[in-house]
Amino acid sequence: MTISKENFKKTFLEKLATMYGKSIEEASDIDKYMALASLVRDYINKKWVQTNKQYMESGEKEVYYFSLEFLLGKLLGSNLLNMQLTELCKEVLAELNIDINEIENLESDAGLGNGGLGRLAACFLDSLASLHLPGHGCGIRYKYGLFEQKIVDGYQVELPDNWLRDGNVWEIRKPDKAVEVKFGGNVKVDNVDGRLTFTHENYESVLAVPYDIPIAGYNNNTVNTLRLWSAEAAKKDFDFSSFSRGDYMKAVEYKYSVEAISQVLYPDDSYYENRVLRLKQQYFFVSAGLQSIVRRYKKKYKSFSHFSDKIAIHINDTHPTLAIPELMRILMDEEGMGWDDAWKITTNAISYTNHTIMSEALEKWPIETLRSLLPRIYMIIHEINERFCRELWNKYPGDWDRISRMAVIADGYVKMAHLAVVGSYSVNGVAKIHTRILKQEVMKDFHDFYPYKFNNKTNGITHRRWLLKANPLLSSLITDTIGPSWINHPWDLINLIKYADNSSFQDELAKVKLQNKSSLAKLIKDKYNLDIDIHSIFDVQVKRIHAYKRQLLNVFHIMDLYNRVRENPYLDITPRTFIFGGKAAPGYYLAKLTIKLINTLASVINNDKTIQDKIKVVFLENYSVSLAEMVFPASDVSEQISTASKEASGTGNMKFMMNGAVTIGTLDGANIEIKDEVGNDNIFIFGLTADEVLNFYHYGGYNAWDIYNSDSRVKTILNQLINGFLPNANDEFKNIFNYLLYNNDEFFVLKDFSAYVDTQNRLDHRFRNKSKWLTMGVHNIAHSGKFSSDGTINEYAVGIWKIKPVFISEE
Ligand code: 26W
Repeated sequence: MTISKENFKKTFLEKLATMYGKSIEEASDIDKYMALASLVRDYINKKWVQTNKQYMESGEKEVYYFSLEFLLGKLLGSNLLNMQLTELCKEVLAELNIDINEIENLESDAGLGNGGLGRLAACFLDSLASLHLPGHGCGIRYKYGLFEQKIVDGYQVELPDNWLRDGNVWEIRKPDKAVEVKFGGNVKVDNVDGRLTFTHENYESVLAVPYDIPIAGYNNNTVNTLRLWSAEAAKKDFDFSSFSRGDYMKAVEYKYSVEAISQVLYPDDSYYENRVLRLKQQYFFVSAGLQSIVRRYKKKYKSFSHFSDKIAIHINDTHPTLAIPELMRILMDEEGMGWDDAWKITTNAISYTNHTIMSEALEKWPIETLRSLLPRIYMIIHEINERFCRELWNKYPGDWDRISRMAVIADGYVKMAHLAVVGSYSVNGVAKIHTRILKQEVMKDFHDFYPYKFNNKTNGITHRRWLLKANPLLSSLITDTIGPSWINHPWDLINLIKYADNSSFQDELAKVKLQNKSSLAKLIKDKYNLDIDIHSIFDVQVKRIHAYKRQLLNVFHIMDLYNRVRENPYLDITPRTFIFGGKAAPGYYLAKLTIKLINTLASVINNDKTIQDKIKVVFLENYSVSLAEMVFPASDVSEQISTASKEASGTGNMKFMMNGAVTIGTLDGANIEIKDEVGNDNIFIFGLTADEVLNFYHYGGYNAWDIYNSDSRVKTILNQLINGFLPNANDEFKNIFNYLLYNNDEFFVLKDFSAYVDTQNRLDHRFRNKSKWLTMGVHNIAHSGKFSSDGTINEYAVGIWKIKPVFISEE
């Protein structure tokens, strides 16, 4: 399909006329956005029809990626890019005097995710489609995505994210594909001719209505589907006449209680809370998704014996684990299959990714909650547990300890990670070290029992969004230097290595970085009225605010640096701009206090005239995918300083690297693999190793007070939290002081402080050697191809899902 400029322009103007009855002169910016987006959507939809047709006919296996989160961000830019329309569109809009960036910015981010796990799902969809792979997403169409963060007086305030207010051009509601999801009630068991039958009675019915979003591959004809489910009151139940007269309010209440299911994304990241509504969300989308998959399967095939040859179901963390008992239920209760056949199909279809070893993130539902909300599902889980424990008994007769440690149901809870491992054929971690810790520590018992299920798939990011789209200047420079092959083969970025020490290439790279820094500086000036020096080191930590990610360690380094400069105004340091961004879970006091601390420190430092602008601190409000796209290209230093063993992988680290920033980090998650790629000379590694951290946890031997008492810098900084040095916080920072010292610094912030400061000082000196620094940047870009999600998805496709590309022809 080639689209001419004339044709594109004509269609755009027609859209304005047909959609809004307006000429270009009359149209508002939002009209222009809608017209443009719907035009692009029309091109995509044609390919969508063709893709679905070929998938139906081809008989190739398809994968469904089940995730409670898809953090897509804006879609116009990435759709233009993948449809190869960016340049054409720019030219046409320029002729019409329209700034495409302004138009793109009018779109709301689809912020249907918290952080890494949700963004990973979005990158995977992009890679699946771009690699011609038949792979679709299944999730929830939250009416409100992750809250909007406002900073008021230094504190985080949460506002609802009403992302659908102006409608969503990319989705198509499909009421004819709606399915029913049942909650509550009881199960009637009958014996029919010697077979037990199970009938769900007295349940509450919820209508699951799908909204489909097309996922276009890059420069190919593939358009896969992201199906997001919305909860609605089932017509027959929400019939006012069925409520007794005067029960109008009850009817309305009922409607809202049903709609609550898809109302809002839970804002907790790596912290499990026992909330029935969350469990409802999980079952709701899993049941709806599986019902629609089975319905479609039955249109194509007569028998279920080939189900797992044709369909793979992937669960993104344990959140969709109810897919296991739900598929069992459908196969047994609706399709009449026996347990053994259903179990075989289920455990050959479902695979599971673990994203965290943090024990507070592990989901476990109280038996009673699960039983009363999902009585039939609970029966099935109970049976899975019985059979599993019997197997364990056969292998470990008498080893009650082990059996109760491994049971799916124990201590009054259903343990979702255990269910996920037992009911799937593949369990993967998201970076080498994370998988190792899973096998050797967190899931050791399970690894002993099912060694063949465990495997690693190191995370990745789509280089199309995170380099090609986010950093057009760098992309052009790369293409001018090594040609365009890296766009389809990201590992070709390695060809840049030849230019690592090439001074004219370095000059160009420096120019690109400076331009990107100046764009970010402008944003900061416009939004916060703060001047920052674009020649200073842009030292950036953007990610969720969490104790294990150690924003506090970063803050303490800044405080120490500031203390040194105040003590000696002539101290020779490279000017630095410390940039933070990230949201704290609304109920996570310490994380919210950390935001207040950063903002308080920023106001002290930024207003101190005595330090000659050597240090600036900025907290970027409302960190999101769109803001991230501005930040990575403008960064010099990537802060990846989690307590070793805690960050399963990290993916921000990869986005920084791909944009030429240098990492300062611990040997944690994918940092280790980044180090293995770029070599020790092109990364700054410091701090405890994972084994050291785990040893302290197992055997003790660390006392935070010892460091407080022996390192005068640490004592000064911690005292500054409580002695009035930081104003306007009502003594609140004493909670951080207490947290670190009286909780024995569970994430080793104080323990790693000295090594971190030394490494920051080394970095400061290295930055002064411009050419050496640029060499490091080139090494990082050149080796980042290894972290394209295309590679990762290829490994999932071959190693887990066993799916093959389906090449879609032009309609
Ligand atoms: C039940 C509450 C809850 C909510 C979210 C528990 C756990 C989560 C996620 C697993 C948190 C998350 O996003 N984990 C991140 O996943 C990324 C993608 O694999 C990794 O790169 C990050 O290291 C990991 O923290």
